[in-house]
Amino acid sequence: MQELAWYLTVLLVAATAAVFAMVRWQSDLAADYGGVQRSAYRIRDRLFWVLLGVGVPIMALTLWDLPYVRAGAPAAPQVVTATGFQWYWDLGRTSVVTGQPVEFQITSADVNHGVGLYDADTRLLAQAQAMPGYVNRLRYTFERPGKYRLMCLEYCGLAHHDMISELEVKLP
Ligand SMILES: [Cu+2]
Repeated sequence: MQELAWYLTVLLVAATAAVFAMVRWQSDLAADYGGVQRSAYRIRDRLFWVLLGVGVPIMALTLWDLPYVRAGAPAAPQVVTATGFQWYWDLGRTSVVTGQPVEFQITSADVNHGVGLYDADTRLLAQAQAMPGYVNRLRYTFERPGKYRLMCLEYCGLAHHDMISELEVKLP
């Protein structure tokens, strides 16, 4: 999914750059303003319906993938408390099993931090804020066993880069 988003972003940036280049190239040509305006409004009208027709289904499909806890979600997750300190994570447990939801209960003891959950290839799987005085709940179900890492995603001072903790995911 992240690769698809990356290629789509590159494609859209290239398309936008091409439009800018075309506008720049045509800006030297003398043209009747009324005709240009009518043509631009026609493109804008079509683009609106294209965005609506493409954007709404994409949003409806991808919203189901959000890792945040929904009302009525299956009970009895494996709870991992994660408290951020300058500059380390205090995890309630460092081992969970595959196939059963894990609920990270995330907070901070000092400043704002961010929790990024990464797999062995350092691909970001899920993330949430760690805020003092508030517990954010993030649910994720691991499909594969292995070593995963939690890293701070919000710059929180001198040793921010050092806020890395390991989570082991085993077969049940
Ligand atoms: Cu940090």
